[in-house]
Amino acid sequence: MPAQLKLYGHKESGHSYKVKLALTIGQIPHEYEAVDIFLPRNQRPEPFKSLSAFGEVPVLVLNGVAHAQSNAILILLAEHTKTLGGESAATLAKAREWLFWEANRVGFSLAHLRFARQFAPQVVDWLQARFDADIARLAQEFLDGRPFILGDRVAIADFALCAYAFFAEQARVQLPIEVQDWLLRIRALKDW
Ligand SMILES: N[C@@H](CCC(=O)N[C@@H](CS)C(=O)NCC(=O)O)C(=O)O
Repeated sequence: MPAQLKLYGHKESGHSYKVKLALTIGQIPHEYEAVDIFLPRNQRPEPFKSLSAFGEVPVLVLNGVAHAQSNAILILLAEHTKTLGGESAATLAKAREWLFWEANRVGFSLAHLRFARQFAPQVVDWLQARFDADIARLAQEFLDGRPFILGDRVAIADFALCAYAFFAEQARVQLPIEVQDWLLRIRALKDW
């Protein structure tokens, strides 16, 4: 029996975007429900409130079991489908490394810089400096000419790393050309 999948997300959430992108580009059939994250947590509707272990989007319900944390969900999807980096233990290990790097670096610096500038203006110099270092590190990956993070094929590591880069304008940052080109390749994927 095919897996039953439902994603709870929000369009302003890059963390949700990672998972939606993996499901869509990976051609993984799923339902989607938007959750109003601008509502106080205790006013969000059920069943999201009960399903969400941390009160955040995304939440993915797989065969009745709720999963949280975008990168953990990406690993679950890759393992479950054996695609998008889940093809072998070696690709999964590489993807996992990138997901952890993303969570601590780009997913921290760029996501928070964008949040501060878009929704809560305040002192952001520290985040800007951290972002500059992170985006330079990411751009360096593409200097050998490979199209995606793990090689020739798109994988969960690309989805995790690209999500907030699509909001770069809102964070008021400039992306290096290598990163811009990589985003264009992602945009060119069928069903992007
Ligand atoms: N570490 C979490 C972060 C998720 C997160 O920060 N979600 C935000 C939207 S991007 C959210 O739900 N914010 C509303 C809230 O925290 O109440 C993940 O990777 O999924």
